[in-house]
Amino acid sequence: MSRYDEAKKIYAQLGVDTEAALNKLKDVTVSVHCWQGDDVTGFDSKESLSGGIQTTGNYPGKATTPDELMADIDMAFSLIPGKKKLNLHASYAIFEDGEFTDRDAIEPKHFKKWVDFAKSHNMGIDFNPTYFSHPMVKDNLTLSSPDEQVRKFWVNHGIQCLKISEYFANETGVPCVMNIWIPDGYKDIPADRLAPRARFKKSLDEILSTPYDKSKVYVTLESKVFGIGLESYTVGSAEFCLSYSTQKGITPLMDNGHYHPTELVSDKISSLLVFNEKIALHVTRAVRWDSDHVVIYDDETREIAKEIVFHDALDRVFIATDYFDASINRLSAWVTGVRNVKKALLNALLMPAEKMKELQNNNDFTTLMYLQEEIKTAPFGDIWAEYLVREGIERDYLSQIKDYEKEVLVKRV
Ligand code: RNT
Ligand code: ZN
Repeated sequence: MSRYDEAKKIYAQLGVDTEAALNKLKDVTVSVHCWQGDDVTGFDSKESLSGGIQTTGNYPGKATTPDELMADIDMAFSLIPGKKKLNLHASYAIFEDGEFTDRDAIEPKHFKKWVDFAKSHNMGIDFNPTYFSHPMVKDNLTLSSPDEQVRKFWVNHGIQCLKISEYFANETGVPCVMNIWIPDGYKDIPADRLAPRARFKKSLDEILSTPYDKSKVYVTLESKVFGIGLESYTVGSAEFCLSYSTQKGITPLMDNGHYHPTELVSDKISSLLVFNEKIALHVTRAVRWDSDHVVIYDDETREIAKEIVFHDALDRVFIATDYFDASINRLSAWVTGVRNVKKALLNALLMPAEKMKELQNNNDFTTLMYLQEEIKTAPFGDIWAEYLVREGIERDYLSQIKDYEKEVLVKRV
């Protein structure tokens, strides 16, 4: 008997159908962030990374051109099992021969190469306006700026991004998630916490008053508690973003690095599911702060996956990754992190959810604990291995990445 067949039996004894789990996982799409490939640099500006986020490390071989980034994505995606979407930032616009268009005026044509790339992979594209690393970010402010010129510039950026998002949906045939996150905030105690938030609301209203097809573009709003240099106040706080999303009927996005260190996004998902048809996630790993470490197969990642799966919400949650590590091989970072998201989902699918809920309702926490702990040592690795086989993906990704590093990455200067 194969290891999978053995494992299948053990799971059956726990009340779990491994075939059903594998079938469900087949349909799950994870939106993979392009910015792991170049330390969030992009192609449209020479500014260094700003917005209170930071990449650390100097591993050789970073992609510096669209062709290099696409080649790296190609390679990384060939090692990631299951359905994927490409998550782009506006700063990844591609300009032909010396042309330059600023962010307030970028157009779909600047993303044509990305559309061709996505089509060749049969995948959709998600999009993010880029409100950082740009000279028009003045005093760490964009959409909440008191300077009308600055505020308008960024409103126009949002409007252009809506058009580009719709273009992605039309071209790929897959709806586009357009995520708005602004870094705006203050290092020290502000005198006025209200006015910047009122201006942010006004700016969002202006962006969203542009007509767009809501069946093709899902606008999401990402909140944050602090950033580097923005420690005392962020305009787009959790309360702001949740309230705005609910009032406007757009989709809230939670990044699990954007809360106080003892808060858990896994505990927040269910509340949002009660009030929203769709929600969105940035899956990351915050080590002591919003450090954007590579996602590992840890308790919180598993618990987040469990919340999605147990509430039968795989088609209601837009799952995206968001991390950037420049201290290790960037492709390995991509593959490790996204595989771990899929692993966590499979792990959740391999739990007897209904039985566990019933135990809770019957107040049988003794059995529930027993079962939860037993499942932890079930032969998960054998089911994961079977999943990889069925997806036609090798388990070992390191040797291929090391070869690619030798043949491609280290030759880049
Ligand atoms: C920053 C947010 C945001 C960015 C990307 C690059 O704190 O998490 O999602 O990471 O947009
Ligand atoms: Zn994020």
